[in-house]
Amino acid sequence: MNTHITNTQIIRAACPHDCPDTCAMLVTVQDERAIEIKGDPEHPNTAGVLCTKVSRYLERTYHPDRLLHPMRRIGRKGEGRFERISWDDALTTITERLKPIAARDARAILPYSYAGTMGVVQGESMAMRFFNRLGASRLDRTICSSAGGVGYKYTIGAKIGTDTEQFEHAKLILIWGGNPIASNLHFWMKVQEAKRRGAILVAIDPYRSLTAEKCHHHVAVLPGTDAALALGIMHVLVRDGLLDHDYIADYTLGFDELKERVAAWTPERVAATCGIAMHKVELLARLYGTTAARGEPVAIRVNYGVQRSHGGGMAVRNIACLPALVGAWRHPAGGVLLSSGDSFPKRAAQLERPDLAPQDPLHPPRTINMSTIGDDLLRETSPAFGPKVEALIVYNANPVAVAPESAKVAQGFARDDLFTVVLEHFQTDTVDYADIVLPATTQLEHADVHATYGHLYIVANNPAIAPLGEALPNSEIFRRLAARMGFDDPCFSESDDELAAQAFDSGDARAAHYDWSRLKESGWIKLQMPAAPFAQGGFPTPSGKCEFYSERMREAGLDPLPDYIPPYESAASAPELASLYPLAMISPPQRNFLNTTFVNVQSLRNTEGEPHLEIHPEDAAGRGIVDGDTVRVFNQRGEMRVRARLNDGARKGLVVALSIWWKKLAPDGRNANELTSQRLTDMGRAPTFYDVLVQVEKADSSP
Ligand SMILES: Nc1nc2c(c(=O)[nH]1)N[C@H]1C(S)=C(S)[C@@H](COP(=O)(O)OP(=O)(O)OC[C@H]3O[C@@H](n4cnc5c(=O)[nH]c(N)nc54)[C@H](O)[C@@H]3O)O[C@H]1N2
Ligand SMILES: Nc1nc2c(c(=O)[nH]1)N[C@H]1C(S)=C(S)[C@@H](COP(=O)(O)OP(=O)(O)OC[C@H]3O[C@@H](n4cnc5c(=O)[nH]c(N)nc54)[C@H](O)[C@@H]3O)O[C@H]1N2
Ligand SMILES: [Mo]
Repeated sequence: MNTHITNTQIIRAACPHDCPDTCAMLVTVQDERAIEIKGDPEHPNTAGVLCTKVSRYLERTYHPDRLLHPMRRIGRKGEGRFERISWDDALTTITERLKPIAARDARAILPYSYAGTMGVVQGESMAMRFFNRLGASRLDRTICSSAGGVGYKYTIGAKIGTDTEQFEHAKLILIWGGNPIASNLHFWMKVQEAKRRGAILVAIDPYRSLTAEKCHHHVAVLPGTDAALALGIMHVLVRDGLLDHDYIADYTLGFDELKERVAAWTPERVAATCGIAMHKVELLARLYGTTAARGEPVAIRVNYGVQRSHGGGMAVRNIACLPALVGAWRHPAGGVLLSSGDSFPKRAAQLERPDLAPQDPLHPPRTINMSTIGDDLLRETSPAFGPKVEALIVYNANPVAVAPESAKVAQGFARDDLFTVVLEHFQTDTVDYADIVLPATTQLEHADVHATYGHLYIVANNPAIAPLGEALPNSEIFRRLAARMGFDDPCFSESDDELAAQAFDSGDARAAHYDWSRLKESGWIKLQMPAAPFAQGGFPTPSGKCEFYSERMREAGLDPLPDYIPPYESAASAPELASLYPLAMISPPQRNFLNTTFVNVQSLRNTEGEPHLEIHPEDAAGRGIVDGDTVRVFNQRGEMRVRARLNDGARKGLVVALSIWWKKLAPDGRNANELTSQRLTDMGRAPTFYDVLVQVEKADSSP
């Protein structure tokens, strides 16, 4: 600290973004202005490092385009023309529109939110109290992680896995469907440490990502075929006797049935299904089995890439079976990590108060899936669907840019009879369709407390500066809306501090030390968890074992054993479609954006340049495309025009459109979600962003 400047303060904060790393941050404030932001050097996961994006958080916070006042739409929907109004006017307009809808059937009102901030307070606490009390439709929050989450839980029981901090001790690390250099940087730092200590790294990814480039081996499977690769690994482990028989006998269920199932998944069949050489299947399985057999820790980091196809749930379920077969869970540094989310004893019911919902037999609760918002905004009232959506309140999300099959989403948002309110920092693609826009505070301007899905720390966020302009925290906006609606339950008067204080269950041994007033001072606290969570079984499944056979899956109408569910759209599974649209397209995150957050930060957009499509030189040559050409990417759902980049990072037959661009900041006003579909995964009702066929042609002119 700079001691000769007396009015300088260091504030403990948390990175709010939808990322597994949830960094502990230190914000320097001078004369009421934040002047520096850095990673907390003492936090074991953050280790003093922030990613490039969040290093620019001050540029984002003080951005000249910040929304600073409530606004009312004056142009057409989508046009983005607004005029300033007062808070009083905004709240009156909103409640006057909501009251008559609620009097008829409150289910015609829909909240739409995701993880723009992952904070407990500014996420689903006061907001959900409001929507529960109102009796609004419920939102099925599936857009990111529910396919893998459900698949993992069938096998393991809960989203609990290997502690990130242990990975540096692993001797073999499989990075399966993830690109941690871009999307989980602090985990990658642990992997680098493991590598220095002699670990072998394998990336399983159709695309030679920044991460795959730096691993010892890269297995470039066809998108959506990971479940088959996992079956092939299991086949070889059984065939070659690379198994931990004691662990299997004591802590797993259904090994005999599994053995029978995987017998059919020979390396030959797997190689053909995954589009890889047979020796790669053997290599991967032998590496995994023999390293474990030597008593060395083998760890898998399974991420989101594998979940975004039809069989995404099954893929994660199959991968989650592997550690138990070789006894990898015996080591703190062995096992698998999908998400650490269920390690946190979060008091969701206390925060969200589902008990406030009116019990009306005429209007039973109705749930709408956020991943099919395109179709659902266009539905009329019907017995099956329930009431047409008449009002939409969006916060912490940018659906017009991120939801699949964008043309339909935009059509729904453009409905003249839909009343839309958006709480935002910036005038995003979604804001352009709002009737009323409400300015929200950023992480530097409000208090919050954070769990995470990548490590085991609870992290506190103290406000560093006063709200800019007339911005208010989400929590305060919903408090005021509740008051205007006449909701007088005392829970609507609770402060942000009171919300944060009840966020975690200190009666649970894992969070026994949780005390908000102390955490605010200290910044972060680690959960009390055993170093090797399943060393002696204790899986939170119905049987208490790792379930190779899942009775719950059978009851849900799924195959109770590991299986392979092909993509909806691939050359093998949909040959007719593939004759029109022969290339598979994936649209994973661009390193310097966070979903669509930061796309409007100029310094980061300068780094990423313009929207582009990576295409293999052979696929390009057949189409007369050269590097730098503008190409038209299209399928039955839509199209976009982007710049072609020729390289062999994308395997032949695959194109890669790094995402997620703001539509209005792309030269043609479109992004990759014009091409994605609203079909859902086998489990968890999640989107299939990476299960898409397209055709590419040279465009006549620039976009
Ligand atoms: N910089 C940055 N960080 C982020 C985000 C961001 O937008 N930018 N987003 C955050 C969010 S919300 C999430 S959910 C995570 C996502 O981050 P990750 O878990 O890393 O997942 P994805 O980025 O979806 O995909 C990662 C890799 O999976 C590959 N992949 C695509 N399809 C398949 C497949 O079928 N099989 C296999 N094996 N691999 C496949 C892609 O090529 C990509 O390299 O990152 C978070 N962190
Ligand atoms: N094609 C394609 N589409 C995808 C994906 C992909 O890989 N490819 N990834 C999918 C995934 S994994 C995810 S998680 C979703 C992400 O989709 P979203 O959750 O919609 O994420 P963002 O696009 O980052 O939008 C979050 C918005 O919240 C706002 N925000 C942040 N903090 C606050 C706050 O405190 N208050 C308010 N009111 N607003 C705030 C930000 O300004 C930002 O505009 O996108 C999905 N869509
Ligand atoms: Mo996500």
